[in-house]
Amino acid sequence: MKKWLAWLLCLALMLGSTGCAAQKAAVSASAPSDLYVIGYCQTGAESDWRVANTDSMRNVFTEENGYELIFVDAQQKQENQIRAVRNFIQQQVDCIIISPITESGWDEVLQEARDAGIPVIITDRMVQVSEDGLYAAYVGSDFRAEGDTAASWLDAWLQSSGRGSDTIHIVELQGTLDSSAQLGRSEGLAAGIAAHPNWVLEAQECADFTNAKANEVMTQLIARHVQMDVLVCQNDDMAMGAMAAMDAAGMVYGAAGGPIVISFDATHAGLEACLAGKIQLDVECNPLQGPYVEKIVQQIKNGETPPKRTSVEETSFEADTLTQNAIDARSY
Ligand code: GZL
Repeated sequence: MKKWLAWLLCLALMLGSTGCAAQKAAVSASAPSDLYVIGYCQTGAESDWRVANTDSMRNVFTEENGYELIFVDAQQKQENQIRAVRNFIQQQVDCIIISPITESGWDEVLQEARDAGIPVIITDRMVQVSEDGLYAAYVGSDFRAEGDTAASWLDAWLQSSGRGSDTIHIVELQGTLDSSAQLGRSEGLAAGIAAHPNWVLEAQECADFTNAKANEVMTQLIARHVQMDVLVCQNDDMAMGAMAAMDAAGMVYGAAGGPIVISFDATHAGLEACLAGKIQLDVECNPLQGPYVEKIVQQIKNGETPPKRTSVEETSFEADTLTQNAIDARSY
């Protein structure tokens, strides 16, 4: 929080002011009156995808575009997110944007925001709440569709490899549990496994979307000699960490033979690994949500009702068809 804003807020509180009116006066007197104040709470900086997502939001909510952005990095803790939202309410921001770390636990603080008359936009991951009137709009991905894309591709790839009837041993490295990305991608894989009796889920471990945790988990799985024909990593950072563990163990994987890797996000690092034949399929998850969210903020500012859900456009990339030009043409 800016020092002058904190000072003004403390002054208002010290004067024993009660009720929102005094606080609202304090904040609006402090921020330049023509700027629209956004309180934005991000999950953290756990992955390349997250950095690109944050950049996309910072690039649109600028002073030149008429905004004052109050940004909070929650360090992967929901309690930090809830505390940040309460601070935004106390500061009487004009709009709150949240990328929720997990889906549950949001009803109470979203009710507080609604009571304070502050619209809330949910971005990236979704919230599970008692009524969807607790938030104004959602912008993000269809994570179940991403999981289905991976399962459908695996079925076609096995069929084309003459392995459609083989027993296929699958290992899944999951992202943060109860996050929409983890839930949807796992649901898609689970549906694929349910439809293929010859697909066997040998291990399902959480590595929190981070390279380091995936390296640690994969090292343990290798030490346990877990059978693996397919490694499904729910983001590129975990895929990179897992592949480093397989490299350290002298394992052959990908186009060279052995297990294949399926990943999600399609970050630059992930696609370079795909081009090298280390990752066979990388399912895109589009982090460039800033422009979509800013359009919704404009609608809210103009008194219009924004669409409840806006899905971002996404595709997927295969090692067999990916080119360096396609990678170089991307912005993240
Ligand atoms: C997906 C996003 C996930 C990414 C990870 O929208 O929530 O969180 O797949 C990121 O890279 O950490």
